[in-house]
Amino acid sequence: PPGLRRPVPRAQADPAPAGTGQGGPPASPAQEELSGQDLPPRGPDPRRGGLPLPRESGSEDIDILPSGLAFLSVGLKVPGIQCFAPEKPGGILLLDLNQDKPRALELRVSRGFDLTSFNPHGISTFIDEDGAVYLFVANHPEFKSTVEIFRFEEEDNSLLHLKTVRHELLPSVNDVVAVGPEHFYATNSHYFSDLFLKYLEVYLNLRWTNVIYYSPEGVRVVADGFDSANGITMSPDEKYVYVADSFAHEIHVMEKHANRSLTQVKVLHLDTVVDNLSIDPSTGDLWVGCHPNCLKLIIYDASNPPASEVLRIQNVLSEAPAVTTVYANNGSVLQGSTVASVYGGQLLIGTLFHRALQCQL
Ligand SMILES: [Ca+2]
Ligand SMILES: [Ca+2]
Repeated sequence: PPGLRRPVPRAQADPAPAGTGQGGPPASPAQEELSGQDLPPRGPDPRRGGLPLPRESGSEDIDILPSGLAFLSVGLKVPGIQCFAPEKPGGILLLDLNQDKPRALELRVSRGFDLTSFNPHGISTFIDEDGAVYLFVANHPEFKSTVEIFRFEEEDNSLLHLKTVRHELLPSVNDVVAVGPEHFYATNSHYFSDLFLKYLEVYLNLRWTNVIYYSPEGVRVVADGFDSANGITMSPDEKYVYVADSFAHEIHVMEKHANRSLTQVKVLHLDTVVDNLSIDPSTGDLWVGCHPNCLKLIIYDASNPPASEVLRIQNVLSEAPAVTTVYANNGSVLQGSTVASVYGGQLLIGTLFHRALQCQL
């Protein structure tokens, strides 16, 4: 079947040789549109200046509870990627979207957890039958890979650390989706954990990355063959798991079975680098944070920063899903969008190393 095409012109991944800025093929009109400096953002009005986050250190992933409390993972450090606050460890911010002008608050973490090496990446929440809220965090202490499980203590705005998961099947975790108090699916965006081998596997296009199911009873590969498995989320009825394959520009729709195995239903082909996925629980729509010019993330130039792009995919399971570009900006307002999450007519957009943005839909 033909790939999905978005309804508005947009830039391809920047084909110019990295760092030269000259000598590449002339930019198409769509590229000029996204790489110009004076264009207003397309889409809903952002609140001026973005969210009042206490620091400009990215918000790679965002997960919103049904109550409107949003968790943001901030301060991710990735070798070779821009970072405005390299000395500051990462953290988890909390934002109450029911407030008129929500202010982000950094959650305290229980004693004994090493905050100095906290390097949070993808996150996911799970609400137990007794109402307890668990926060799962892909973490990269010393650029290794773990999944941290916390319980959210709302009355004192803190996270109680319960467990660190390390496993040879989790060498390079990008995102997680929780399905139980100690149970989750996780994506590995690389097969290797060594930095040089990570570059090599991307260069060789090995498609060795995968999705892992973890439970205290066992750990196993449930899907593989991805170029670079990245964002992962689940349909509101919990029957389907969605996996973003960044470099393949694909979103895989997987059926989830009672034994937690996954089988592929279909693949949506997009023409942008897809990062994290979120679900609107009221509609089942998929919200996707995207990188329209991924090379600008790797070779950062403040005068020509990476753009941001948010897609909404409606009727994901139907024969004809509808893809809409809800937000696009050339980097003048928001650089390097990784995630978009919605609650009550509000859209929160997070980024790899820049700020977060709140928009009214
Ligand atoms: Ca996530
Ligand atoms: Ca990601």
